Formats: sequence, structure tokens, C-alpha cells
Amino acid sequence: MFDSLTSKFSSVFSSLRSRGRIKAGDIDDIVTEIRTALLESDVALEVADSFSQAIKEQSLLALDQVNKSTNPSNGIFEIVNLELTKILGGQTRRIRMAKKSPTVIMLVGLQGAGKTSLAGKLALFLKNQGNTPLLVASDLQRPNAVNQLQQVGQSVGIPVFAPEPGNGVGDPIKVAQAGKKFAEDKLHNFVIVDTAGRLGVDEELMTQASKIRDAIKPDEILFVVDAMLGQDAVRTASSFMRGVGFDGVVLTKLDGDARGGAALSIVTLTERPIMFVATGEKPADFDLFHPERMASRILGLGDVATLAEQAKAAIDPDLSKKFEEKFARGDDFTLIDFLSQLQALKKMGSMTKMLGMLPGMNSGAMKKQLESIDDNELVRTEAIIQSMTPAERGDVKILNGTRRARIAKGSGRQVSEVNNLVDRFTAAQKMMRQMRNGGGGPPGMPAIPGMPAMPKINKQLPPKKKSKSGNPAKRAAEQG
Ligand SMILES: Nc1nc2c(ncn2[C@@H]2O[C@H](COP(=O)(O)OP(=O)(O)O)[C@@H](O)[C@H]2O)c(=O)[nH]1
Ligand SMILES: [Mg+2]
Repeated sequence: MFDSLTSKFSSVFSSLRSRGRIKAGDIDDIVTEIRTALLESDVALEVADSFSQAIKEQSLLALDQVNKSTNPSNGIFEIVNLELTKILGGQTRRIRMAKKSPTVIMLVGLQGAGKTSLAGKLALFLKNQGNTPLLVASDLQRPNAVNQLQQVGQSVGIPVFAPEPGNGVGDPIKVAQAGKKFAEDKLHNFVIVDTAGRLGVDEELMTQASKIRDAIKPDEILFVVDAMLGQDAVRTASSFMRGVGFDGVVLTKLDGDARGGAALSIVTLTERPIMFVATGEKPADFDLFHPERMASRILGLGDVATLAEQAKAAIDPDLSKKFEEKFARGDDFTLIDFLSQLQALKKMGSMTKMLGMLPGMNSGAMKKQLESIDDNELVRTEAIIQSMTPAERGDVKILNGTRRARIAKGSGRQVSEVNNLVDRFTAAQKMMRQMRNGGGGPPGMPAIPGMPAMPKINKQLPPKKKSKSGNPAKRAAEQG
């Protein structure tokens, strides 16, 4: 979502780099360029102003130091990185747990902001950490709202507390209270209360949300907002701040091509941290918000930390061990192994999203390359393998013309695609044999032929920049 900002920052810094020694006038130039870039990305005026002012002051302060290093522009870059992390909230904040279970989380926001979907995403996230969340349907405004939450709950395997006919129907406050009570009785340690939104901010909505708040005393009120609203996201946030109050922000639809202004303005203007982000419609399209990772992405440094986390989460340690043992025994790599690798890769999410986390991937030529990668490739390959019999998966050499035609038909693909897969797989198999004979390392995880090679994650991590100096300007200079 920060594509335009990323490419603007990248051009600002490439012009700065070409100047060598940096003069005060150069700082003025880049600060003006940065301010314009922020405004064009829908960042609120006051935030753009204070941000560029901070960059200017610190850069001027650090100028002598910065110019002593071989690459002065790096020092300025680091100042921008630190300041960007700061306006994004500085540190990641986690959910505050209630002293006495359950921890109650109430979601507020406009209709369509993504509250109901988020309820499911958050519940799944909590469940995966060993919690036992309960969803509570306190949106009784729209006829289908309860139903929608029930479907969401079902899709992630989380129970939903919903009003039963004759039992407080029509009163979202009673439902919220009863839901909390139910969670206490049934020992759910988290309660996530979904509430009604409206198309625009109105008094009745605020009053209702405030009453629910007073009735259930949530430990966290999360304001859910569509990042694509741009400047309006910040205005809506202010209204909700006045009307109901909230403790943290969730930005949704970060997968869209909004210009990112909301993310950059909202922390400063509401003085509340962004806690989570949603990046798609699927339950797994959700993550903790990490200011420093986001700053890094905006500056084109990628987000290798998230990528590494996702890889770790997707790789089943048992499966990995099985591969290693198999490999050590000298068994052949089969299509069944190939399929389980594919499935692990799929668990990591969209290929384009994953690659987008690599440094430099979100600008210019790389971006084009990225867009040409087809996320459906994995799905198609999986369909083809699944149309094969176990014997065929175990030994592709038996795949004659008739069998290939049958598989193509069964998976709804072309015979040429089946041929292509078999060729790629055979090449991979050969490579695995050579690796073994040549004493190469065991195949930890995904080595999918035809797929972009996975990065050597550790090597790509930008050097950890630790400084003894507490002063960011000095710190920047040290690193220059
Ligand atoms: N692309 C995308 N769509 C989303 C995201 N979050 C929610 N949606 C979609 O936005 C629409 C409204 O979401 P919903 O949860 O019903 O919003 P609510 O009215 O606030 O409860 C639905 O079609 C969701 O699938 C997101 O992060 N990305
Ligand atoms: Mg809803």
C-alpha cells in the first residue's frame, strides 16, 4: 500500500546519494520533497509538517558528523527511518490482559470498516496462541449481521455467542452483557464483542457503543478503520475518540492500493497506537503492527523479519525432520514430498505478498516482476498432483500419455501444464540426488522448482544498528 511513498523516498535518497558531501541547502531540498511526498500520500498536513520539521532539525544538527562518513546520505536515511518509526508509534503494543479472566475486547468503527471479519481474524490469532476466545454478536442493526459473525466464527472454529429469540433480541447491550457472563461461566479467557456501525458517524451509534462500553467495561476498545479512507480515516477516528473513546487502532484493507496516509497520521492525531493490521479477506490476513517493520517497508528496506516469522510458522517441524531423515536414508524425493512442500508454502500466504517483503521489491522494475508472478500457480499445481493416483505420485516415470490426459482432465488443466509440472519435478528430483551425492545440505524446506528461490533470510537482514548514543542525530552520524 505504500508503493508511491516508497518510490518517492527512493528517488529522494538516490538524488541525495549522488551529491556526496551534504550541505544545509541539500537538507532543505529533501525535506521539501519528503513533505510533498507525504501530502500526496494523504498524510494529514500537521503530521507532514511536524515530520519534515523533525527531519530538518535533526539532519542539520547531525550534518558535521554525517559528512565525516564515507556515505553521508546513509546518516540522513537513518534519521528518516527513526522518525518514521516514531510517527508509526515507536513500539509494537500487545493486548492488555485483564487481571481477572476474561479479557474483554470491544470492536468499534463504521459499517464496512471490517469489524466482523476482524473479530474472526483476531479470535484465530488468539486461539493460535493457546487462548480460548468467544465471539459475541452485539451488532443487531443489520438483519444479517449475527449470521455473518456466526459464519466467520465457524470458518475459524471459534464459538459465537448470539442472541436467541426471546432472549434480549434487539438489545445489543444485553447481548454483550450476557456474552461476557457466558464467557465467565464457560471459562473463555477472551471475549471479542462485535458491534454495529453506520455508514457515517452519528450520535445514536456513539450512544449505543458507549452504553455497551459501560455495561461490559472492556479491557481494550479497538477502533477498526479502513485504511483506504485516506484523510477520512483520521476524521472518523477523531469522532470515535470523542464519542466512545478507544485504546488502540486496527487498520484494515492494507492490501488495497491506498496511499498510506492513514497509517502515518493516525497515531500522532489520536495518540493511540496501531495494534493490528488486516491485509486481506482471509482469516490469516492479519498481523500485529510493528512500527519499525512498517518504516522499513516504506523506505524500501523490505520486511524480512515478518517473512522469517511466517516461514517459521508455516514449516511443520515434524515434516521437516521427516524430510531430513528421508534424505539421509537416500530415499528419492517424490511428488508427495513436493506436494507437502507446496502446501507449506501455501500456508505462508500469497507469493506476491511474501516477495513484497524483500528489500527493494516494492519499487520500479522489481515491482513489475512481482506483479507477473501468479499466486494461482500453487493452487493449479496442487490440483494436478491431487488428480494423480498414489502410484503415479510415487513414481512419475509411469506417467504415459493416457495417464497424463486423464490427470489433465481430472484437474481441469491442460496436458501441457501436466507435462510442464512433470518436467520441473523431474529436474528437482535430479537436483536433490546431486545434492545428496555432492554432500550438500539437507533440504530443510521449500525447494520448489520453478518457484522463486527462497531468500537466505539471515543474510538479508539489514545489520542491527545499535548505538551507544541516545541522541538520534549523533546516532545517525555514527552509522553514516
Ligand atoms: N481486501 C480486504 N477486504 C477486507 C478486509 N477486511 C475486511 N474486508 C472486507 O470488507 C467488507 C466489510 O467487512 P465487515 O467485516 O463486514 O465490516 P463491518 O461492517 O465493519 O463488520 C467485507 O466484504 C470484508 O470481506 C481487508 O483487510 N482487506
Ligand atoms: Mg459487521
